[in-house]
Amino acid sequence: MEATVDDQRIAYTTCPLCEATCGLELTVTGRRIERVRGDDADVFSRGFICPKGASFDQLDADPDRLRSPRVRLDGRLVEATWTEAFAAAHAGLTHVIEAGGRDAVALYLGNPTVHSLAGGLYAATLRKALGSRNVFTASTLDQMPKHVSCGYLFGSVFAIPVPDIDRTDFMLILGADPHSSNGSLWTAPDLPARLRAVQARGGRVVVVDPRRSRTAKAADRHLPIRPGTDVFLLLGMVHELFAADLVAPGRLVDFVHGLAEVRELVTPFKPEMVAPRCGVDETTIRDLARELAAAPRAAVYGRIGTTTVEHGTVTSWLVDVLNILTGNLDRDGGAMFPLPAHGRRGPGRGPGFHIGRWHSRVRGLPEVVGEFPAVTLADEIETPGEGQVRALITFAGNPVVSVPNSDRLDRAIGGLDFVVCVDPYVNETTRHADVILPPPPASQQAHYDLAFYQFAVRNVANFSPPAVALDPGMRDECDIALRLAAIVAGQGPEADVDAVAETELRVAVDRLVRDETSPLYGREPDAVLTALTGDWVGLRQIDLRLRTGPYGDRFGEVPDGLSLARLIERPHGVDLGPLQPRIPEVLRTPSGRIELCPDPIANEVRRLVDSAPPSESEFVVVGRRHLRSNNSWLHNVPNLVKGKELCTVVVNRSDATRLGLIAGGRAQVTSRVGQVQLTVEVTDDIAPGVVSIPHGWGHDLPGLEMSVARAHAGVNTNRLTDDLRLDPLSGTAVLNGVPVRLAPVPPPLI
Ligand SMILES: Nc1nc2c(c(=O)[nH]1)N[C@H]1C(S)=C(S)[C@@H](COP(=O)(O)OP(=O)(O)OC[C@H]3O[C@@H](n4cnc5c(=O)[nH]c(N)nc54)[C@H](O)[C@@H]3O)O[C@H]1N2
Ligand SMILES: Nc1nc2c(c(=O)[nH]1)N[C@H]1C(S)=C(S)[C@@H](COP(=O)(O)OP(=O)(O)OC[C@H]3O[C@@H](n4cnc5c(=O)[nH]c(N)nc54)[C@H](O)[C@@H]3O)O[C@H]1N2
Ligand code: SF4
Ligand SMILES: [Mo]
Repeated sequence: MEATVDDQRIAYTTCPLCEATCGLELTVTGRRIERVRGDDADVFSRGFICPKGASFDQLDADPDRLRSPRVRLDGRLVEATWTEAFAAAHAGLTHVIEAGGRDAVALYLGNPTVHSLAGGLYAATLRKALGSRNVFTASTLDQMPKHVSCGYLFGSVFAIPVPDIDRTDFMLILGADPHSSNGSLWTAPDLPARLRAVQARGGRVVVVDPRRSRTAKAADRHLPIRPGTDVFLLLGMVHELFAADLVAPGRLVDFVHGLAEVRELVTPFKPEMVAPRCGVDETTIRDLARELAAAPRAAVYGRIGTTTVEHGTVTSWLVDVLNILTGNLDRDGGAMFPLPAHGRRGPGRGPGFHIGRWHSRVRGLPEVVGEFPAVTLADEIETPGEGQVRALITFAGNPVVSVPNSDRLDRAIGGLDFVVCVDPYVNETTRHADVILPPPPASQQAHYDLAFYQFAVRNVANFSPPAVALDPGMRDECDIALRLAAIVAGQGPEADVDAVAETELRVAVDRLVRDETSPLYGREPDAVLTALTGDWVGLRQIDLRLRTGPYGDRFGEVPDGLSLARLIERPHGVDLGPLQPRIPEVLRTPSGRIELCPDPIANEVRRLVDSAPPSESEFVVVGRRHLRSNNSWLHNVPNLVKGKELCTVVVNRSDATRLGLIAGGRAQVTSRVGQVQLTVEVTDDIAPGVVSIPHGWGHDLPGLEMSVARAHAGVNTNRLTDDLRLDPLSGTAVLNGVPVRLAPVPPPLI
């Protein structure tokens, strides 16, 4: 039946595709998204939208998206009912747990886990119910160094300061390209416009990157650097601040422990010592430190190029050391701690942060924030013995594409006894599944951003109910996560999952009524539970957090305060104002101070004293992101893959000439672990000796059911990255600065 005009309505939601949390205005006819626009009235994004958000409708309606579960039968993935699929998951997982114990089942949580309500609310439930030490997430391919450095500095892995971009005068950006990524651990719709505004009000933007990225091109200054060596640049800058007597922590001076120790620690790292190691000359290093110190309000920010490198944690630490030493931490226009509506103000001290409460079986790598490095998943699968991983659950992850030495991991996962994937596609990883449990598309899910409001440059809150009712053939993703949790907890495939979620909510309320610092202290738990609103238990969980949060209504005590009901009345969100200083309340160190010179970090810095300058002979590979792409899973959207080929190797012009590589020709790239061939792009916008390949490609493996992606397959750069390279303190993979050799294909005739 044709939809009538009367069926047409407007719905608002938050885009879940990157960290910017832009508001989308959806025109919905019947069950179909007809049109997507930026929501002009969104309090945060004010109408901004990027090509990914604008393709929300195509992604939602992708014909290759699974609309029913799959179960492996006679080697083939065939359609199944939910009852059959959960029964199969139950049988397979129970068998492995009975034979090998809980550690025999590994869990891999991928990036979209932090973009959905299901992930935010119930991934932790699944993790806890499984009780396996073999937990892996995309964090050790990404931001774990920042969690670890902030854990040591501030006592909490979530106390991550973000640049107060709208009020700063000087932005130093290292290893990030927000013009392509729209920012990460830095939630701000339309970051390019916000960066332009810094310049328009007379401020400056400086970008450190081996590539002249889109952000670098728009900046006032671009400083090319040798990949993996920002640690030396930043050590040199800290040295210069002390040497030139420019250290001025301002208000924070009484809250900082270890200033003298840092001064001592950086003594060997004179600009002339670090310059040959990072490839930035010593005058530039000195000037940059002085410019940072002189700026009225400044912020230093580092991302992927500073975390997924050899010394990611030390580099991430140095970023905040610079913010602290120049008096820019926790003040407007500097690097500030957001206070989300669902967050809590804290007591200002706590137990502090430690790694290594247990170690991985094969490589003996320390646990970090309850997980092991993704680079050691293949070791745990392939190495026989007690505790060997024999089954894998993936939740919103595609480790076969995302993890270094991916050919090896692909083989390892292919050899497992049992694999369950919560995922909408049959892709590189899920083609190995015994059971696939597909979540509904984003339009059918409610959204409140539990993850990214923690990193937002304004305190904002926005809740959107599902734009379209759940397809009768689908299950809500919260339900899938909870049912899987019940299965691994031994409650069987038919457990009452609502009861499980209700119990979790009751536990949360009980904790609050007993906590002297909570606004619910001393209240009657049942009265609180009855007062919560939300038409299912997960939403009542959010209502609880909003109402007891810093802007909450405290169940009537604060008449204009926030609640879920209030957010539902405001489909464009609520603006809670600019960021406010949070020290000391945000700190969780035992001392109640910032621990500027933590021992584990200081020990790593001392090891750098004797490091030799890198040899000039090799090439190193770095990544890059494209505006129209998102990790491994948006290449099946026609709008996003049309046009120029994106998965190319970018080579400096002089290198290309020397090696006989021609633009549009093919190059063979070889590393310790693998070899790939791809199209060459020649440019002056990358430092000599550095080549760049984006990640997330290589969609030509057998068994994939992604027809558009297959036609734009590209190659997987993680066939080159090395699973033996990692940042020792965080276990994070080295994805940038991996040595490779380069040759034309076919080789020139001699
Ligand atoms: N060489 C190199 N490798 C990298 C990087 C790099 O820069 N260079 N970047 C790294 C980074 S930062 C990251 S975050 C990782 C990402 O690593 P992963 O998280 O492993 O990979 P993604 O490509 O994000 O895969 C997301 C998966 O979730 C599925 N999915 C999408 N939406 C949903 C949903 O709503 N629910 C569920 N259940 N599933 C969903 C998709 O189909 C896909 O299978 O890659 C890392 N790998
Ligand atoms: N369009 C789009 N947006 C995305 C994503 C996407 O895939 N596509 N992914 C999302 C995810 S999961 C994340 S984590 C964020 C990442 O957000 P960003 O960190 O901004 O991501 P990139 O664009 O990869 O920028 C990293 C930059 O570091 C540079 N670089 C590499 N090595 C070094 C080095 O050693 N030193 C320095 N100084 N620079 C180096 C690279 O050349 C590159 O320009 O983006 C998110 N947003
Ligand atoms: S910038 Fe990110 S959040 Fe905004 S529309 Fe694009 S993908 Fe969505
Ligand atoms: Mo990421």
